[in-house]
Amino acid sequence: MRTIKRKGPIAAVIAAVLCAAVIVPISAGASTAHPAKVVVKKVQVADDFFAPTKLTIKKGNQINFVWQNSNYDTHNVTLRKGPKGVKHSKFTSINGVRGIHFKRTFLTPGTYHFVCTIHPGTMNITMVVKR
Ligand SMILES: [Cu+2]
Repeated sequence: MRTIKRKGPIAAVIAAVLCAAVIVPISAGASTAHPAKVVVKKVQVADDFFAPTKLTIKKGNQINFVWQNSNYDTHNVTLRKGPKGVKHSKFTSINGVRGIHFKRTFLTPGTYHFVCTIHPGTMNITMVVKR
């Protein structure tokens, strides 16, 4: 009987905890229900090419460089040339074969030239960031 008597208060406590746990995320989510929409464009990093190789985006857009699961070769994304003031290291990825997502936001308008330093002959991107 003792255990049955305890169920009431314990259930109430559990219900209260669950309600609090549920209410907090919902109210937190409501305030960010309509965040500024970020445009993300995908660039494939494959054996041995980028796709697309030419693209134009707007200032504030993101590029998500995605290494393909079918890859056997090692690749990187390296900024060779960019607008003045842009740090090349910020737009240069690690070396890898698969499973890498290299996402960057472009805030400086201008022309960017990317290359995979391992396959510079076939892996090039020219990207224009418009104001
Ligand atoms: Cu490569």
